[in-house]
Amino acid sequence: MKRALITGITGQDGSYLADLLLAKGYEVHGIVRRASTSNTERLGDERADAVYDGTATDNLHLHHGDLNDGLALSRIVADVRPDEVYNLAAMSHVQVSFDMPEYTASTNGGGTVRLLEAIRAAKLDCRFYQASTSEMFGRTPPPQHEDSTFHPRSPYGTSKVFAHWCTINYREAYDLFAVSGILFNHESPRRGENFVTRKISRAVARIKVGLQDELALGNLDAVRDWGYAPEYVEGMWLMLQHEEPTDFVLATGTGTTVREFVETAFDHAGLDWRDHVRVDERFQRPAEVHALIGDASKAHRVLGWKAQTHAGDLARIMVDADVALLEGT
Ligand code: NAP
Ligand code: F7E
Repeated sequence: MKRALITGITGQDGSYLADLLLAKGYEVHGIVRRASTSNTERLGDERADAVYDGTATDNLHLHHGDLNDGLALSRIVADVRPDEVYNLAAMSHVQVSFDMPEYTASTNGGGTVRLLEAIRAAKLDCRFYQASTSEMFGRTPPPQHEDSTFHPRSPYGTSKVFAHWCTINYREAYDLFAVSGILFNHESPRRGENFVTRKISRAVARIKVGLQDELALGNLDAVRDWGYAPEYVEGMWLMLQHEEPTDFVLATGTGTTVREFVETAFDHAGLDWRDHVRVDERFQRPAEVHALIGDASKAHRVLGWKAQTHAGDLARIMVDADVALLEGT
C-alpha cells in the first residue's frame, strides 16, 4: 500500500486529491493547520472528527502542522515516511498577497524549502509534487507552456517562482524525484468563496432566491483558462507515476473573459447579468495578469492527460451546486 502526505489537504485541491488517493487504496496523511473553528469542511467534518477521535474507518490520517513551522514539518515527514508528498498548501489568493507579501513569501516560498529540507534530512526516497501556477507567467503573452518566460505580477506569483526553482534545484542537486505542476486556474463547487468563479456562482444562486441583488466585481476583461479541479488532481497523480521527474503544464487551452463567465453563469439561472453586476475599484489589483491560456500538449503527449471540462460547463456545474446548497439538497 502506498503512503501519501498532502499539505493543504483542507483546500479545494487537497480534498479532491485525498478522495482520489483513498479511492486508489493509498494510506493518506494530511497536514492541517490549527484554526479556532473547523477548517475540515471540504474533507467532511464528521470524517475529520472521526480521524481525530481515532474512530475513522477509512485510511485518512491528519496531523497538525504549518508550512511556517519547519520543526513540525520535519517531525511529520520523519514519522509518516511517505512514498509521495504533494505540496499543495499555500496562501493562494493573488489579491490578498499584495496585502501580506512577507507572509506569502514565507508560506509559499520558505514553506516549500522547509518541506524539501525535511525530506532531505529524513533521507527519504520519495516523490515530491510542487503546486506551481500559471501566475508565474504573469505578463508573458499566451499561449504559455513549460518553457515560457516567467514574469510574475504579484507577491503570490514571485513566491511561487521561488518554490518552482527550489523544486528543480532539489531534483538536480540531490537527485530527488521532484516535479513541478504548472497548473492554470481550476475551479469547482469546493472553490474558496473569494475567487472570482465561486464569487459569481454563489452570487447567482443568492440573487436567484432573493438573498442578494448586486454583485461587485473588479476587472471584467481579464482572460483566464478555467478547468475543473477533480481532473487536475488526477494530472498531479499522473506526474508522480511517470518514470522521469519532469515539469508539466495543465490547462484547457481555452481563454474566457471574466465577463463571459459572468454571462454564462447568469444566463444559466435565467438572469440578465447587466441588471446585477457593478464594477468596483476595490477588486482591481495593483498589477493585473491580463491573459493566461495554457498549452498542455506535453501533458497530453506524455501522460495522456487532457482537460474534459471547459469554462461554460464549469460555470453551469458551479451555479447548479450553489443553488442546490442554498436549497439544502
Ligand atoms: P486553497 O483552496 O486556497 O487551499 C490552500 C490550502 O493551504 C488549505 O488547505 C489551507 O489551509 C492551506 N494553508 C494555507 N496556509 C497554510 C500554512 N501556512 N500552513 C499549512 N497549510 C496552509 O488552494 P487550492 O485552490 O486548493 O490550490 C492548491 C495549491 O495549488 C496551492 O498551492 C495553490 O497556490 C496552487 N494552485 C492553485 C490553482 C487553482 O486554480 N486552484 C492553480 C495553480 C496553482 P486552510 O484550509 O486552513 O485555509
Ligand atoms: O481572479 C479577476 C481578477 O482571484 C481571476 C488562484 O487559484 O488562479 C487563481 O488566481 C481573475 C483576475 O484567480 C474579481 O482580477 C475580477 O484577473 O479568481 P481569481 P487568480 O488571480 O487567477 C491561479 C492560477 C493561482 O495559482 C491562484 O492560487 O478575475 N476578478 N473581479 C476578480 N477576482 C476576484 N478574486 N474577485 C473579484 O471580484
